[in-house]
Amino acid sequence: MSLSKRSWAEPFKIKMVELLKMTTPAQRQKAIKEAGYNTFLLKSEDVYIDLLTDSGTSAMSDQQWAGMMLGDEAYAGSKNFYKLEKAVQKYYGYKYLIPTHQGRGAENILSQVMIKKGDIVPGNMYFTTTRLHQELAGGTFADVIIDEAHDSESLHPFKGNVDLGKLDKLVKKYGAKKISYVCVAVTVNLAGGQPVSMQNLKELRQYTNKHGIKVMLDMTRIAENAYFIQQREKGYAKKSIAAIVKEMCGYTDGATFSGKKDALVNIGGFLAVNDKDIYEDASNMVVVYEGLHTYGGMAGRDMEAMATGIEESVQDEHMKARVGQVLYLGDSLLEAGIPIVLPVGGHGIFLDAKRFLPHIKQDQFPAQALAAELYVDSGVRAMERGIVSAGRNKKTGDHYYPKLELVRLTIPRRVYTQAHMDVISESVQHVYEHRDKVKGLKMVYEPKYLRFFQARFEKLK
Ligand code: PM9
Repeated sequence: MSLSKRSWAEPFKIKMVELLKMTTPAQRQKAIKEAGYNTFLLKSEDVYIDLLTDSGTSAMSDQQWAGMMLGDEAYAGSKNFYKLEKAVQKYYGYKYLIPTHQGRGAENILSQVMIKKGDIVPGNMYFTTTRLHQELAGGTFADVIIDEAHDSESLHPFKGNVDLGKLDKLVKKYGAKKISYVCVAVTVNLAGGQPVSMQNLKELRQYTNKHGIKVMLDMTRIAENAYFIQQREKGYAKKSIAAIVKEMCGYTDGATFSGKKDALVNIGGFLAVNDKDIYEDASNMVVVYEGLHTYGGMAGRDMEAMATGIEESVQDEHMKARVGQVLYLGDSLLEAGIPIVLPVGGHGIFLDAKRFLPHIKQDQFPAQALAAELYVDSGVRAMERGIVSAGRNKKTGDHYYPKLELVRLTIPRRVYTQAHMDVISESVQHVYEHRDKVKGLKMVYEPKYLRFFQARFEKLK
């Protein structure tokens, strides 16, 4: 057999297992009804395969667990902080580090430091917590992602790219001084885990340099983005993930990071910047919201695990297996004719609920209904990423009606086997075969902020 056709397997073996409770369809019917048809409100023990999120759900390595015993829990100047700072400088190249309890802690600090009331914050598609912090700081998010990102069937290899024409229009309309910074997510979560190309980052850097605008990355899934650059972009096939990650960061002025994804830890995040003045403002702000600037809401042991996780996340073999597992599930669903977002992204499969359930109108929450149905079928827990996640326009009070109405099957890192992927695929296929029977939902409780987390629904008759 030729080498290219040979099977691959994960570059690790399993040392400990977590036993799961098996449930019946009747038990799951009851559980999802009690949870108001919101998978966030299910009890974890009632879930068989948990694809709610890849956030904080990774399996840590033995090295990371060993590091947990090296926690220096001093209030100030913990040695684990300095180790984390070194890892951030080595792998990402940023000068200054401000740890935070998780990604949104960093988003809050960055938004408060850099956004003035009335500012515009362009970004390559919104992310829920990121946009909310921008709005709470008085800014208005403006979407500058390329149009292809909003089309679930477009095969563009870098659907996360920033449309420089759209950005230029904003700069001409409002003036560069009104732009706080350009927020670039790598990969773009709500577009389906779609990457940004290196070429696009380079061009963005040239454009923003000309206009004196800063570029801040949301580098939550940067290693996955780097993998796609390695696989798809000319000139990068022979470069390591580590080298690509460092080059990407080099075109930006700083970043927010949720360590709960790429960095393979259960909690933690940071803000990293190159500008000393921004660092000083941010390290002053962090003591108000998170903790001293040398721990920022993280225990010493968690900083130690994150430093090791950052190093593990940029290993080529790790990333090949991580994205390879997502692609394996994607291929299986595609073969069965299931409508999913293409190309398959880095952290999960996104079912296209508009094409899956064309008989349910968007304001009857098709993606929310589909996630609930999948749970009842097999105990697989997914997440809505459509109209519920999009929330309401703060000026008009109407729902935002996003073009993408998706259910995300998010794959935790190093947690499930290929056999779990087969079970997931068969369950999605079963729901698809019986899709005509799926009914829409009515929202009966709507919280003010980030409603997708806690909203409750009832089934329409
Ligand atoms: N993402 C996710 O499941 C967890 C919260 S929303 C259910 O995808 C990006 C691109 C994210 C992200 C979290 C955050 C916030 C920022 N940017 O959750 O606060 O995907 O650590 O990070 C989630 P934290």
